[in-house]
Amino acid sequence: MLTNAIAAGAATEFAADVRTGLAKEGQKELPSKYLYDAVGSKLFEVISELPEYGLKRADERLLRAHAQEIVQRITGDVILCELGSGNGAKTRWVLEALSRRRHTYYFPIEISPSALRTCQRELADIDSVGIVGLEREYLDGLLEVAARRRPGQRILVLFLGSTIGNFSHPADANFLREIRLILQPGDSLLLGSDLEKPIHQLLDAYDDPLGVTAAFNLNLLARINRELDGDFLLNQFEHLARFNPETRSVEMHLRSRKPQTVRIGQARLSVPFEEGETIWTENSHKYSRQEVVRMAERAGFGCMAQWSDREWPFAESLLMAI
Ligand code: AVI
Repeated sequence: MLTNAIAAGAATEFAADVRTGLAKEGQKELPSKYLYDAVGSKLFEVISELPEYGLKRADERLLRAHAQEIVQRITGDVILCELGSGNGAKTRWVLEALSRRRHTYYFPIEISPSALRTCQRELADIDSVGIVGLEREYLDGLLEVAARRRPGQRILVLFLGSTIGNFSHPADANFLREIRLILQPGDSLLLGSDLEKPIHQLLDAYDDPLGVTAAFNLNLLARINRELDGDFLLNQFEHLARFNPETRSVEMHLRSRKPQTVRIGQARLSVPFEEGETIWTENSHKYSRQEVVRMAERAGFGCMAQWSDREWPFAESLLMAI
């Protein structure tokens, strides 16, 4: 009963967000969080394996190479928590390094129950670890972890994979500030952020020749058809990735191939499109190393260390709440 009520609430929120985004004057848009239903999450896993998309491999290389050093910089009794843990694969090295020191609690915070289950299963073999999955929005989950800490315990928050780059400016900085407000001085945040690189490399990564990213993007329209009774004709829209030099972000759009009107029953909406008009579906900001440090400092953190990958420019920044 409760599960049905939660599902109905989520559908209503989805319908309201679609209505707001598509009825907008000027640039139509849809929030990127809706890219990740069951199909979209699987497609994103495939994107992460593509040779053109080096982000996840760079994140993993850095964590594997520096986990011990990261952990050594944080002394005492540490609770580990992760915002958007996914299947937990990237967390293993840090968790192993912490648990070699003493028994460690790990709180993965995830809105996807299936990802949480996988994460708990995948990391269950590590000795001296207690895993408590929290099916919550990021900040709600972090508040809960903070409420559970015992005196003297420090929190290490992982926010990996450059999810921060999917928040537009200044939402990325505001989000760091909100994290900081929940933490105490001496707590820390390990932040993964994708760095600037040549534009042709970025466009290959976000418009891969196999068309997986195109399918990932178009699945958002398919999801609206499935869940909100929409009538998008998928072959009448095309995936578009472009680099915006002003915001230094890769933007994903869906471009209408012809003039058309789309109806979305559950959003009580009829949307006209001109030929070539786009729906903006995602922003992926590319940082400089100094930009991450400055943003963190403005949010109330000090940068203790930063590691970057040579093969695919990407940075892991260890930030301490001050
Ligand atoms: C999850 N996020 C960091 C990915 C990115 O690169 O911005 C999402 C993605 N979109 C297209 N490809 C990957």
